[in-house]
Amino acid sequence: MNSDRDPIVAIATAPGRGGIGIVRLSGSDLRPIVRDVLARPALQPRHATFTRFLDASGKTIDEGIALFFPAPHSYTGESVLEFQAHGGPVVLRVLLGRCLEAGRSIGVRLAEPGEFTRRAFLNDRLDLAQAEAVADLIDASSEAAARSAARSLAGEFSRAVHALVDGLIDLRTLVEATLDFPEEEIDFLEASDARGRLAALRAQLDDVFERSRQGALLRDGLHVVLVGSPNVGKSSLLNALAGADVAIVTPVPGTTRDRIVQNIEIGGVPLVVTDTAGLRATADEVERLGIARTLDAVAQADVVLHLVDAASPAGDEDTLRQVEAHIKRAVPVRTVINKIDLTGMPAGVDGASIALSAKTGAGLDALRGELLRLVGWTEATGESVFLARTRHLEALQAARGHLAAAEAHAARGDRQLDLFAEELRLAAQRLSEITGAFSADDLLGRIFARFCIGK
Ligand SMILES: Nc1nc2c(ncn2[C@@H]2O[C@H](COP(=O)(O)OP(=O)(O)OP(=O)(O)O)[C@@H](O)[C@H]2O)c(=O)[nH]1
Ligand SMILES: [Mg+2]
Repeated sequence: MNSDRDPIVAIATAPGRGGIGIVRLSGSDLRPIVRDVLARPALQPRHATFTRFLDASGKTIDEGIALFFPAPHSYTGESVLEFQAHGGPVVLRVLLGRCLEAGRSIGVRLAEPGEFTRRAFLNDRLDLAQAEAVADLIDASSEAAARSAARSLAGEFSRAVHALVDGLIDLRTLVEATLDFPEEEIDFLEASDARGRLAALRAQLDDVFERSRQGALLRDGLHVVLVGSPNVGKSSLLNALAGADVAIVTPVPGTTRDRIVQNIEIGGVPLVVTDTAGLRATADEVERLGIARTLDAVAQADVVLHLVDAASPAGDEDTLRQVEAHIKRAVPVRTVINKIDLTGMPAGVDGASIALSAKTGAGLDALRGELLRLVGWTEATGESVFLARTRHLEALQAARGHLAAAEAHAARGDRQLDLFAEELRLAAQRLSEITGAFSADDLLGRIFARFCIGK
């Protein structure tokens, strides 16, 4: 069983060839490594030292820069060494092997995925939400996501959560002080404006939740599903949005049999667009399976675009009903009137429908704007969202439930101050899980296991 105290080593740069590659070590005492691996072992803290890296017989493996960050002022909070060598896979592997060999006396082992960041968390250099932001920043698939992750890493999300927890604790302290004097309970809620304070905290929590929900879009992408009768131009629209020939387009109805999924980006927001088999009654077994998949995709969608042909709208009511029967949550459905180049209809948004031509591109920008608008995304939102994970949303949602329950107790005036206080406590506890103050070991294991090695 690996211990959180073992000195660890890993190649910290991405696999492959590059100008520079870094081998990183963390541990309480790394002196044997410095002494045996470096030709110039006198390292000044946080200064770049140009040196040769030596093998066991004193021969040069490579030359480069050594950096030493003494505990506790390092990424992990332990002593950290970074060796910057040339970024070749073989050089780095040899240097890594050499560190393991020179560190045998102090028990150096290979780091597990995310172990450097796990130590940063265990040594209070980062809280859990910040540690997750490190992984999110590395994995960010759009600029907006990267900026949001950087803000969470800087502690913006954690501060918003802490402010809520502090507010809840203050209010609870007040309530619990009154619990010792039961005869005063009746007036207590009035006298302390407990309900007003609770309402303010609920508004604050709603704001954090909304900003996190927006941020979740940046992480996971907005799932847009294109549905409609055969031949209305679903695959053509996918290709137009993607700017590439992703799906086969033919005048033959029933061309698309399978789901085709494509990642695109609109204004920094990642979208996952799914093209599906056209909906119609058919005896063809393959097409029937395709249609079943269409309806599955609808069930997972954040937005459904129902395409109709501007020139021949017949039969669209039936497909729409079939689609709506498979929508499980409150998901916006918009009608897209395609092929307006054939009818001369003006392009753009009109109420719940969007008129466009996948062929000429007219109306595509209006569709893009409408998709962002549907999920409440604006550029201003981009600057304030928290790149939240499902785990965070669940905790925020649970906390909202507890505060709603607290409000219900207060509203009944049932003198159940102990229940009121208990809901405040539960809400604060759920919120604290976000930053890791109350996190079980297995949760930590799951979170850090998804990191890359060396991080
Ligand atoms: N004039 C015009 N033709 C279009 C437009 N969009 C698609 N088409 C044509 O309509 C036909 C069907 O297009 P597809 O994109 O394959 O339609 P689909 O909805 O994917 O059809 P299935 O996969 O069979 O369900 C093709 O011949 C396209 O070139 C458009 O905006 N204007
Ligand atoms: Mg198609």
